[in-house]
This record gives sequence, structure tokens and C-alpha cells, in this order.
Amino acid sequence: MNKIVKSELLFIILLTLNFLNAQVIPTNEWVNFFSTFSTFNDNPLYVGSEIRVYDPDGILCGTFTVHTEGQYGFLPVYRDDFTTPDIDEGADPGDTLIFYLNNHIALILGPGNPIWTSNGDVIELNLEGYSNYAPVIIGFPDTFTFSSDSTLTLNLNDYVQDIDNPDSTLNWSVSGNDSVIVYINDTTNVAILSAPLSWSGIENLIFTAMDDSSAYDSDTLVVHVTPYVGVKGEQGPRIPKDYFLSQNYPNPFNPQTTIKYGIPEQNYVCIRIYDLLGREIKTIVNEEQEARYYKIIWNGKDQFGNKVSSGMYFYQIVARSKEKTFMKTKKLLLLQ
Ligand SMILES: [Ca+2]
Ligand SMILES: [Ca+2]
Ligand SMILES: [Ca+2]
Repeated sequence: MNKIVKSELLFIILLTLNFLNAQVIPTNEWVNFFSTFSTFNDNPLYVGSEIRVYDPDGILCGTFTVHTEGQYGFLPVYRDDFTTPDIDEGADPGDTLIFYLNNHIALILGPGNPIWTSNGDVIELNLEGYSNYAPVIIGFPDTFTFSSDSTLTLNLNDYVQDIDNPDSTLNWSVSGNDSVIVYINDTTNVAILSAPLSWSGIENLIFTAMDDSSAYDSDTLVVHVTPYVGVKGEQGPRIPKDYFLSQNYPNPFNPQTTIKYGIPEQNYVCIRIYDLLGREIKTIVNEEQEARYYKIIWNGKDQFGNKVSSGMYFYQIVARSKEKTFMKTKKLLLLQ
């Protein structure tokens, strides 16, 4: 047995022990978390729900059993005792804590931060948990152009995230492919698109990723198949054919995420971030813009430059011209 294998084995044993002896070791310093409104599967957290808190080392450092619907507190999260260097009892100041609701990782809604601060602090932290998180398709291409004598290869695993299911367990399907031929390899999730040599045209293909609990997400890929003329290397248009707002990438993200959008004509464009209650967090774009593709970055900070807490946010584009208004809203997930 070589050294690497041994240390890996030791790590696995330690990890297993941590989980087997999953007991909080109270120390002399702790912070108190509480919540006035937390949910599980979109309902108020039920009485008897178990909350577990781990430090970044995987040490269980706080537990709580809910006895008032939708609420918890105080939930003490203990600090590591520095006088026992061989034992890691818990968190250190500045550690980002990981919360579980009923054995499922929880989303942090704030208003406080899931960070161990200093002894005796009281932090309000609302949690949102789900027994299954749906897959989220991110950064999926909007349009693709290929010639009918060529094929297009898409590694679908590059475009999906599921908090609790590995990519390899997700099941992909496609619809709308009357003329375009789509082959998806079940093992690798690589899709190969082709078309009959004699065919050219446009098809809207709807790709769906489903997890083992039948939760799914879909996204549309508009495929332009150009006639075979023996010339390759066609470039995409520099001005989009239609308005679009892409899913941010990466998602979940920390510390920053990229949002792509495009406008086919000159418009007054606003892009704003909102929290779950619809409060405006930050204006990212607010100006007249010419027709083209754009790429912007949000750094997870509000308009005062403060980092916002982990959780789900919305981003919305409003593009106005004389004739029409284009508006679209999507979700993004910040994990601090
Ligand atoms: Ca210690
Ligand atoms: Ca620790
Ligand atoms: Ca899932």
C-alpha cells in the first residue's frame, strides 16, 4: 500500500468517524443563530425538523430540533477550543458554516451571514431547504449554426448543476427534433447533432435534464442548419436576431458570476438584481445601448459595495425601444 492510498484511507476513516460520532462537543465559546421564518419544501419548517451545522472541516458544531413551526433558536454553534489542539471541536472566527435541514443542505436567506463571528453574538439566519434540488441548466447556448454536412457536439454535463445529484445520474432528453438528429450518449451525456445532407432550416430543440426524483430543468437551443456549400467555418452573427438573457454562469457562484444578453436594436437597457422579496439590490446596467451581444459581471455586492448574504436572487433585464419593451427575469444563487 503506497503512501497516498494510506493517507486517503485515513482521511476516509476520519470522515466516517466524524459522521459516526456526530455529536456536538460544547465548548466555552459559541454564537447563537435563530430564525423567524424558515422553510422546508416551500412550507414553514415543521416541528421536529433537525438542523445540523458543520464547520469547513466537516465538524458538527451545532444541532437543533425545531419546536415552533417555521422558527428555530437559539441554536448555539461552538467554537474550537484552542487548549485542545488535537481535537477539533468546532468553528473558528471567520469560518463559513454549512447548514443542513433534515439531512439536506440548506440555502441561506440571511439577513445575517452564516459565519462564526465572536463569542456571544446573536445572528438571525433564515433557511430554505428542499428534500431534492432540481437540476439547473446554466450557460446553455441559445443558438447554434452548423452546415448540414457537419455535426455539432455538446457535452451536456458542462451546462447543468444539481446540488444533490452528480451529473452522471441526470437523465437528458430532447424534443422538437423533427429534422435535426440528436444522439445523446447515456453514459457520457455528450450530445451529437446532425442533419440530413439535403436539409436546411431552423429547429427549436428543447433539452431537458431530469434527476432521479423527476425534478427537471429545460432550455431551448435554436439550431440553424445551413445548406451544404462546401465552405466551413461560418461565424455567428454579430448582432443577435432576437432579445435574449442567458442564465448566469457559474451558478451557484462565489464571488462573481457572468450574465450574457443581447439586443437586436438600439435600446434603453436596465439590468437589476432583486432579492426574494423584490427589493432592489443593485443596478448593473442603466443606459442606452447599441444592438449587439453583451457580457456583464455581478460581484455579489449591493449598491453600497457590501457583500450580500448567500441565497437566491433574481436578475431582470428591461430593454425599451419606441416599439416594444423586452423584459425577462431569471434566478441566481449566491453561496458565500
Ligand atoms: Ca481544539
Ligand atoms: Ca474546526
Ligand atoms: Ca436533485
